[in-house]
Amino acid sequence: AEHHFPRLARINAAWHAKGIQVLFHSDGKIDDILPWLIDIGVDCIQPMDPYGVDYRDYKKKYGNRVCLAGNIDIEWPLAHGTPEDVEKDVKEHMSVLKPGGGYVACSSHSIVNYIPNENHMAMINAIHKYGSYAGEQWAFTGTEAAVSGPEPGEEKQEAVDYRSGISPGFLLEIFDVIYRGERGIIKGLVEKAMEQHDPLEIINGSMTPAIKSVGDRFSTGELFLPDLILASQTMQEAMDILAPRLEGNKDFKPRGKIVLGTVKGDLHDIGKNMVKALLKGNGFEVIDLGIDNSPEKFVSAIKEHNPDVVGYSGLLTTTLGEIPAQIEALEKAGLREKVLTIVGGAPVTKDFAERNGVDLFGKDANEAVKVIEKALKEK
Ligand code: B12
Repeated sequence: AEHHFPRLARINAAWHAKGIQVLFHSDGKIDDILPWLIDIGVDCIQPMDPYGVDYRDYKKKYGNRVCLAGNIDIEWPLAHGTPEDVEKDVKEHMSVLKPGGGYVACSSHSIVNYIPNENHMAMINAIHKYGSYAGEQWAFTGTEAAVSGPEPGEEKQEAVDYRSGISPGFLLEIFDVIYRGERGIIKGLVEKAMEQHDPLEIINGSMTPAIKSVGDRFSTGELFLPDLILASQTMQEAMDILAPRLEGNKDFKPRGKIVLGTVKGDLHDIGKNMVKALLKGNGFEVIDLGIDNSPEKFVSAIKEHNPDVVGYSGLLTTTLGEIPAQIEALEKAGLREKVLTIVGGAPVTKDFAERNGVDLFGKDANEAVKVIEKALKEK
């Protein structure tokens, strides 16, 4: 395995880079190598040889990490049982392997020529009969079944999706819909989710992990720019519904005024919009300059609105090179001592802020609010 697996990992990565998933075929008992196969990127295990594999055990242990295929035994019931036996066996497989998805129902081999036709048909019909998700709420991965039946003495694990760590339900659906960039259906889902969750829980517990997950897969070459764009547009649609809820009641005096925008060359505004929504939700007035703001634009907005704080958002390491120019422009305009400055964005660190003469740093929208609140109190 130590010689073969690194090579197989490279082959798998090359397919993934093309957006193609990998199915690994092996007969026999593969219990010992299965975790390795999953780790090196195998997406589907087939045919789950009934003479080596306990499908209940596989679903439980690995159903949330890999797709499972096959296991309907070509000997019994397919070759030597009755159509009723076949139906019963398919039903049993489905009851264990279907919940949460991740099962491709098929025989444990091919349809060999000694399988009676009526048994083959019985298998196909039973798959349609018991394999449908129509009318049922479904989750993206097989975790429900994977953890539903602890062995005696075993602790019951909580069902969570392996990519996001989110339990099945609205939050997981929202994660999936943003991940897949399915614009249009997100609105209804978020509205439903708000009946059970508060807006911040939806954003932090489901939406942000989804867009980050898309970003990670973009970095590894598994997803492409159109995927990123669709996911971010879906995220934005969800934010359009949630942001007003964060903003809350507007009938009170703002606790401070913030001019906020992304720096020159930076079009990433999802995080900036979250900062804006949370600041507004916490009683601050926000002047949103939008995206791609030169130092001159910031300076003229500061002159016009006289804010307490100016916030720079930057997501690209290249555009962060803009920050010193922004601070210099404030100094030149005689505004440096009049406003507090804060910077944020995925690649930004406290150290970066300090090195570039920025007063404050916030690693996320929550922290932005806290840091600004504290600084204004101390001012
Ligand atoms: C969505 C996205 C896009 C969307 C943006 C849509 C939009 N309207 O925003 C689109 C598809 C347009 C895009 C384009 C590009 N992108 Co892009 N994108 C992303 C992605 C996946 C998610 C960003 C995001 O929204 N995150 C979720 C939000 C909630 O998080 P956040 O922005 O970090 O904000 C939080 C904190 O940082 C903080 N914060 C943010 N702003 C501020 C401001 C203040 C004052 C404070 C206190 C805090 C704060 O609070 C926020 C909330 O908690 C990231 C990957 C990633 N993991 O970040 C790549 C990423 C940022 N993109 C990247 C790249 C390379 C690009 C492109 C150059 C791709 C290309 N080849 O064309 C272009 C550049 C466009 C441009 N000129 O800006 C790289 C940047 C690499 C680097 N080191 O510079 C990343 C990291 C992806 C990657 N791993 O390669 N992208």
